[in-house]
Amino acid sequence: MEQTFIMIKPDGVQRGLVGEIISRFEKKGFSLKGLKLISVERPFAEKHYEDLSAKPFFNGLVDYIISGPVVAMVWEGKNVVTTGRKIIGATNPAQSEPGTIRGDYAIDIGRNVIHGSDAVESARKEIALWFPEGPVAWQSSVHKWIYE
Ligand code: DAT
Ligand code: MG
Repeated sequence: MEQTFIMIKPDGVQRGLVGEIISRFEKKGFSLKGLKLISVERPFAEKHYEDLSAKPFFNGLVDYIISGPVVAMVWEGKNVVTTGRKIIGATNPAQSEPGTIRGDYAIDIGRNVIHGSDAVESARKEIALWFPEGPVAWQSSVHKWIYE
């Protein structure tokens, strides 16, 4: 089954949005396969965002990600990468629809509360980076009430 990497950024942790965000993914029916509260250092954050290293906002983005602990998660389910991005909303909260996490809880692009992998391949890379020990293998007992 497909997996994605979801991270609640330092602003989301500081603002007490962890429970609310986890709840949205849980209620949808996705399964939590990895979870940790972790502070990362600059080289690690630079690796996570390496595809954006040429962007003018890169240093500010890295400063933000290392400014406090983040909640790193692996979520699993059918189409979880694409659906996870929809639950999160557009990158710039000014364009995120109400009902999405960024649409409901964020205003500025540089404080947009949450990260989600943008493709199955980037999800695989990000899960390997953040969870070198691998996700937890378990299956929810309500699986048959969510999938036909
Ligand atoms: P997303 O997080 O929606 O996948 P992204 O991968 O393009 O977006 O960029 C990563 C983060 O970088 C994004 O969540 C916020 C920040 N960012 C992106 N574009 C930006 C911009 N034009 N100005 C400032 N920060 C930006
Ligand atoms: Mg991205």
